[in-house]
Amino acid sequence: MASRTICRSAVLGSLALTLVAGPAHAVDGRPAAAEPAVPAELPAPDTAGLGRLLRTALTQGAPGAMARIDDHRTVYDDHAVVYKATEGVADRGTAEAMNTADRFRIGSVTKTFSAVVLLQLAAEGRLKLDTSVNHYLPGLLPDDRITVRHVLSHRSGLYDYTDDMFAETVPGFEAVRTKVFTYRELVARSLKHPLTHAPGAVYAYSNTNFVVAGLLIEKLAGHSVRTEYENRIIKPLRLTDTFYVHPDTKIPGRHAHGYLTPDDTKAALVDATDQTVSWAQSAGALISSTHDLNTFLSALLGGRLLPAAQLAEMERWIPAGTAQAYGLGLRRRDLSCGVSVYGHTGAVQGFYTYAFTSKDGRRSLAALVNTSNNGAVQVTMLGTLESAFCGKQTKVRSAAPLPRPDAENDLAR
Ligand code: HEL
Repeated sequence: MASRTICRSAVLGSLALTLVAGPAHAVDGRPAAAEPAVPAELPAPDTAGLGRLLRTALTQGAPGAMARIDDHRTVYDDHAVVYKATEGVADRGTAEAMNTADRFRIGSVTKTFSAVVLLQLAAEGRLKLDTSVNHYLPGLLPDDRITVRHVLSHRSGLYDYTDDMFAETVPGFEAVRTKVFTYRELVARSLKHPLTHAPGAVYAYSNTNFVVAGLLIEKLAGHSVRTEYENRIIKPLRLTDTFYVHPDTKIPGRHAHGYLTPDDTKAALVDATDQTVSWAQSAGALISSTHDLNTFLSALLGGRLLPAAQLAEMERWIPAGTAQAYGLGLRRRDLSCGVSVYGHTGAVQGFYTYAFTSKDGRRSLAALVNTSNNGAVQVTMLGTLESAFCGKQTKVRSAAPLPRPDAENDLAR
């Protein structure tokens, strides 16, 4: 049965807004994306608005949608105020309702995990961000000027091999659903194309960068990415819903099914739940839950995963589209109320995820729809950030407008 719930486990009052200027650092001598003034306190989330957005996503074709907000009122508060909202079904076959305990594929939110592992290695003195990738992996890339920092900030110029792979959405997916790739095979697919720009020149999102990140992790740590995610993030934070099962095709335990929207929108949705995700690996193959994503990002921005110096490196922003910037495996989105939020988005066949937290990590939102390749749903779900971090608004500021429904480029990359 489809269900609809908005749960609020404690009362949170409206808090006054105080504006504090955020720092802007240059990146490689280039202008950084200035961080807007940030409210020191956030207004109460608009839970009614959040519910409306999830229902809208269903009318636009999503079988199910959910969101969870964890709000720690103080940095040291272990007991968050939790809001949970669900709509529709996790499984169209059984009509099982979506549940915020369901696990799902998080796609590129995996990139933030990979960046954390590499930045921990940097903190341990085993990696330098401004050193050539080829120094660590001799002969891997065609240009010695490509550094680790370029890779983690999508400025390498390495062509995104998934552009070819998924040019036709359903045939592209079915061709790789059960395939197992090595990292080097994926890099080789990218290198069939010339660099898209000179190393360091501009931001251009490419999954190839985080495949290179996986190779760097395995080379420098001497273990698989799975071992490094587990030892450095999953076990210390007790993320019991977070798994890297590659090349297994199943999501362990209770989970949402993911439904891929074909390019012909009149065609039936494709159940894409089971797949190796080998085409992504360290760029997008993790499984998690709304609880674990909120715990992870809260810990990251709260300074519990990285020393201050490495977190600062992660937050050296470059412009990356309307009202957003990219650091090292970390996105910043500037909301209409002047609040900026930090995290990542993820699109893997059948699942679209938003996972973001506030500057201090005290309030986090994880939202999922169990369909992908549906631009209207994606735009709708972007609104969950506004509901979670801006609260009820009478007037939307023009400084950071929401993208138009047709502005998928701003959303997508
Ligand atoms: S795309 C993104 C998102 N990232 C990138 C990565 C991820 N996911 C992919 O590269 C998968 C692309 C194909 C997915 C498929 C669909 O929507 O399921 N679409 C097609 O095949 C279209 N022809 C930048 C959106 C991110 O937010 O970082 O995750």
